[in-house]
Amino acid sequence: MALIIEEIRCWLVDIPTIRPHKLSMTTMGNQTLMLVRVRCQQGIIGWGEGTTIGGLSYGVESPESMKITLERYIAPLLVGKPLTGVSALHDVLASLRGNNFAKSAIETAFLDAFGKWVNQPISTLLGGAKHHALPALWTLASGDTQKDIEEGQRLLDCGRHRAFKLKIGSKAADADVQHAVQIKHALGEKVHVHVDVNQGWTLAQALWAIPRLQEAGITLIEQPIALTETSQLVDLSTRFTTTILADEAVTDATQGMALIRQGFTGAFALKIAKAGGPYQALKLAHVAQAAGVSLYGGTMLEGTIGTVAALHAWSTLTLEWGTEMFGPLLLKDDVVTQPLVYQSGCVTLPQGPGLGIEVDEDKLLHYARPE
Ligand code: MUC
Ligand code: MG
Repeated sequence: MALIIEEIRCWLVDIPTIRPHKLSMTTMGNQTLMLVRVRCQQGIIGWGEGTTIGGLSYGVESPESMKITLERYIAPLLVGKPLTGVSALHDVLASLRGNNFAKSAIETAFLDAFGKWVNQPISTLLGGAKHHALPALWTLASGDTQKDIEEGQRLLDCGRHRAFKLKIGSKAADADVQHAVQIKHALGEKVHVHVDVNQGWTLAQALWAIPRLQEAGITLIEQPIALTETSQLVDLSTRFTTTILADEAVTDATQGMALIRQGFTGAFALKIAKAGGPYQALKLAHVAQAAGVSLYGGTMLEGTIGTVAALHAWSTLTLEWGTEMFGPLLLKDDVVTQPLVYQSGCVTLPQGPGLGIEVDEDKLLHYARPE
């Protein structure tokens, strides 16, 4: 039994965000989804998404580079080749170095097609869903403390979210701490609040700020220092009771293993884009579980296609720190016929074969950049 891809097509789809989203390295007013469609000999279509943040501000691949990687290098390797499953797909892709974001898009499209072919959801192909509703926090990142408090309060009141992440790291460390402490106090003791510094601090700033955040009840500190400073990150993970979450510093199973060997005791943020796809992200998750490192389901601020691909993978795990799979809510529109359901602090995993969603190709073409 083997699926044969006949055609691979990609589009760059630009969708505005509902408000400016301010991170330490960029402010987003738009998200570009690199969407890929695989058409198979068996008459099946599969969809995938490759997404990053702020062009080349976050990662080493841009939406444009993902598209060219797929069209120029990945498609010629895959088209016409019988593929028995996702590990066979990766055997073919292994001859291409790096480019995990592009690989994540094609892995997703292949899994969607394969799932439709065997009439099973992607989660079943990946080990089986243990959960059909996953906790999903919201990120407060307007850049203004008062606005963030109002936004958080509104989302708590309507019950959509019960936990929040704050984007800090672009201001002085004492301003960042003040911002986080004020929001935490305003939202209340019972509400989980964590901060993502996106590599914005030096070690000295981190050593000053983390105890103050810990004192205020911030339970998770995400990527406080540069991704290259792994020994310092390991050191921070062992110093505090608040947990250090590695994001940019841990992409795939190999990097996870290296951090664990160095003595890292924090948590890992899983992202399908960083690892090269949902199946590859699960390899990192399993390494972490074997070593007792706790897990968090991360986003690259994907639209619905990428978000659902990740949810299928995360549904097979127990994630100690929940997820941040809110990407579609940050976008003014999307290219699917049915939006995801977010309620009571959770997002629901779509049912049905493959991803379990339907793409609206007219909408896709409406937002797509002209060729
Ligand atoms: C990141 O660094 O984690 C995830 C949520 C968010 O607001 O930004 C992303 C990127
Ligand atoms: Mg992060």
